Amino acid sequence: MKFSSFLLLCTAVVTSASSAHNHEHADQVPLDFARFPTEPLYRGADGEVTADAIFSGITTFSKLPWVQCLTREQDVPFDIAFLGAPFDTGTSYRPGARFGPAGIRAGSRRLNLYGGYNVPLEFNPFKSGLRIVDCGDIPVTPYDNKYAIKQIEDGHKMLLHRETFSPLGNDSLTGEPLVPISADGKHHPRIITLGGDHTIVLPLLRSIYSAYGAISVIHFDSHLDTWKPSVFGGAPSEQAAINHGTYFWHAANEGLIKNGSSIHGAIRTTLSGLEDYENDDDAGFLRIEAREIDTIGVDGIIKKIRETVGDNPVYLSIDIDSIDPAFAPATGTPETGGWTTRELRAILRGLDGIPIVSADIVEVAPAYDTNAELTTMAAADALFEVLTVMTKTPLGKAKKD
Ligand SMILES: [Mn+2]
Repeated sequence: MKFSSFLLLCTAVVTSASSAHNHEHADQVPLDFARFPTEPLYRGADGEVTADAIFSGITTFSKLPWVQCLTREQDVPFDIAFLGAPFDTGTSYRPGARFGPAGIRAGSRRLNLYGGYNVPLEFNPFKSGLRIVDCGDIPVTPYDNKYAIKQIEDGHKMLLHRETFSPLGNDSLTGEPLVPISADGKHHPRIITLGGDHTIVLPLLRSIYSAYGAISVIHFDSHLDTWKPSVFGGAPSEQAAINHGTYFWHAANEGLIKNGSSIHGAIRTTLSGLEDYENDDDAGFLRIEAREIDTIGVDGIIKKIRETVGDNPVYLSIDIDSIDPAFAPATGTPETGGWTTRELRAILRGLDGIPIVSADIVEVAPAYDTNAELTTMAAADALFEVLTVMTKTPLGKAKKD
């Protein structure tokens, strides 16, 4: 390229960027988010239109802007962040969830092909007025679980305690700022973590506790994950005692879970015996069995969940193995007899109105996926429902006169 045409190209890019910025402001589209993959990004030197495509460019969740939130861009505020936690050395069967964040991002590329409007929820999460970004991954060592678990807690906490871009709640009907629902009286951004095996939820709940105190948990999984370390893994060492089948037991013992207002859905694992359920009761959970989809159905399951959590702030954890392996085979410990992707998505939409303060999806191990990327798409689509519910539900309470 000649130098003069290079200059022309630069001018074109700058002009296009500043007009895009103005447009963004009007529409409240986050950062330089490309609303349609076919939207012209800039005109080349000869005036030809150059468009981005869903299969081109750097892959972030749903093609959202990548912000290096943990390093050089710590001053960029946001309201909702996608954050990877590539940890899988707490898994009991198939390893590989360390590639989950990259896989889920790849599975999410098409979420915005038509603009991102969620038809059943009648809402576009990308035009909610909240700034949504992809913060990349927390650096996690694959050599030392104790250290890695601390890294995950620190990384999550660093983002959770950052100031929000818009005071959350301002998108309420009245437009009045709402009162924060956190324990520390501050507005916090929401974080959607891409796992990682399920062990990561222990450090994530430790971080959540620092802002919200003990939290009500909605947990979709084929397994309980509240097992005592002596039952699950035998606990030959302090470190082995913390794994993807015991993290909730530790969280309950640390007082991180709100007893009696937390619930599992899609449970269908075999047990060491019924005492596992007694132990699960002690950890503070109610249970919805996977097979209840055939008796009380999607609506009955949603009702049970809503009655359990009430109007408490909620942490949502989705193990991809809640979905049947026919639809989501790429996971660490698959169990047949699960929900369809359609059923899980409908149940997630049923959480509309519940203040979900943060969420995760875990146990996606792309190496076991089909070439059609069934599992990573299912994970991304489930998160699309979560994102819509989050952006549609202000995170605060109305001021009392
Ligand atoms: Mn699990």
